[in-house]
Amino acid sequence: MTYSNPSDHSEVYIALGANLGDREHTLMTAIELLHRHPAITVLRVSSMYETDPFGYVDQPAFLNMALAASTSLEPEALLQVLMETEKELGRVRDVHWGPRTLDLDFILLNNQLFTWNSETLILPHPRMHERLFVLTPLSDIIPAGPLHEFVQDAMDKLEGKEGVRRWRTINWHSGSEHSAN
Ligand code: PH2
Ligand code: MG
Ligand code: MG
Repeated sequence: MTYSNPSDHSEVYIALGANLGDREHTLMTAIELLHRHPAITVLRVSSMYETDPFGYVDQPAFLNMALAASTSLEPEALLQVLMETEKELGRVRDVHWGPRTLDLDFILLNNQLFTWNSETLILPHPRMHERLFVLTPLSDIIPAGPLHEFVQDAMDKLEGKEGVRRWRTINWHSGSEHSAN
């Protein structure tokens, strides 16, 4: 699949999760660090949700959220920034599906359901529709349209299967777009 984007900016969605240390502080710092990146502007931020661990269940509860951002980075370059940010905020252990101080997952590109497929990155995230801890925050920030309906449908199918509780709402200062200078 080739990547074509009429403007030089993409709108991307990122799912955030944390279940070790000061979860709330780590998530908010991650959002600030991403926003401070010269090629990334965080546009919208979901509520924070406390969620029961999914998959590997013998670990602490997560805080999960999602954000929408505008970026001039190519998808693979954004993925690198996400991994560097995870590292910067102290992610050390990497047990598959295990506890982590910060997880940043790139889940959607340009409000589209089928957009990217490379060796290192598949978008949309292939398991997002199975995870209420991804879908619930996403539904807070996704505009009305086919993708919102897809997210809502997937949520309806999963209703009651995972514990997801609203933890707090976030007021994001969306007015602070980066200027060119
Ligand atoms: N992340 C996982 C595995 N399980 N469970 C919840 N509730 N939230 C997560 O973010 C999460 C998980 C692997 O990335
Ligand atoms: Mg993850
Ligand atoms: Mg991850």
